[in-house]
Amino acid sequence: MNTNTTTITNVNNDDHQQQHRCGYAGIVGAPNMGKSTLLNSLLKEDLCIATRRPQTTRHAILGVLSSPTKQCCLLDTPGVLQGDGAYQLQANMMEAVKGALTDSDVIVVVTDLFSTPIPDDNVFRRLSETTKPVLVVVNKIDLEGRAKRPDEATIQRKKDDEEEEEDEFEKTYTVSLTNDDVKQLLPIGPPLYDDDFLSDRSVRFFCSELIREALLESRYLKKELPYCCEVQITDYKEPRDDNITRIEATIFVERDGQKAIIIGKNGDVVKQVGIIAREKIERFLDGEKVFLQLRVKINKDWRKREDQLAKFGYSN
Ligand SMILES: Nc1nc2c(ncn2[C@@H]2O[C@H](COP(=O)(O)OP(=O)(O)OP(=O)(O)O)[C@@H](O)[C@H]2O)c(=O)[nH]1
Ligand SMILES: [Mg+2]
Repeated sequence: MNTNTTTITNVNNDDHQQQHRCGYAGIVGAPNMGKSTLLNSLLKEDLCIATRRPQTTRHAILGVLSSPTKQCCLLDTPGVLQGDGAYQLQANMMEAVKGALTDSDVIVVVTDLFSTPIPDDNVFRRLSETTKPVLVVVNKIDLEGRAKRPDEATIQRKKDDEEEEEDEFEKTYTVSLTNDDVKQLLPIGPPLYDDDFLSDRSVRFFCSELIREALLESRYLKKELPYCCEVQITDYKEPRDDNITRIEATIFVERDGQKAIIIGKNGDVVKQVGIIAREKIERFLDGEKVFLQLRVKINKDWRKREDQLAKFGYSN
């Protein structure tokens, strides 16, 4: 994956400049609508983590889709919350959404088939005033025909069921932003990035996200627990003679009790999370062998503290 370098490309060919379109498309919506899944599907890369839990995405994340005639710079964003949320972290996540909306030339609002209400919040109220093109994507259409969406209690019971299978869509619909109508919404202009450029986020960032994804998906960590976790890569060594990438990471939690649960009896839980995270990272690194070492540390109330949020990259 080429996620490291940002290059501004100068294109001198006038014809090419006139026809080429390039711009930012912000993907916004309520939590769990499938925004990250949509971005991955458009890019044909598993770049952003996506889980069945709401509030999986915490940052605005760039994914660049290039073709000879256009460059669409997709911005995945955190799900918009109704109200302020319980933590400063959530307020900072909403700032990331607002930033992405400001930067975007086109806005893609993702909702689902169940008419989940678009949150009545100032992020969405802004959309009614925007002069930018707004596309509404109705997602999860493979679930059409189900008598009704299971109620929340049933969903929660299913989530708590340790034997639950991974999500598998009943049908997958091909999505494309190469359609001419959509392309015309992007401004005319030269590409901003090399055509093999994927994201401005580092490989380290995506590795930390994959560890967080493993935490969110862990059958041992219920309800709130994965949400109190933040992951930082503390050491990343490229493969040498032994062809192994060595990664050390710290999982930060807020309190003692949470640390004990994440570690588990005899370290069983963190070991299990580590195995799954390592497999995910190996896939992300196109099959490279990875040695992953995880530590768990307490960072008291980090979700409420501006200094810690800034340290973790959630600037306000
Ligand atoms: N059945 C079905 N499930 C989908 C579809 N798209 C996404 N999902 C599932 O919906 C859940 C949420 O997907 P995400 O892509 O993480 O949703 P999101 O909008 O990015 O969520 P947040 O980051 O929490 O705001 C995951 O379990 C996905 O597998 C779809 O087209 N059909
Ligand atoms: Mg997401």
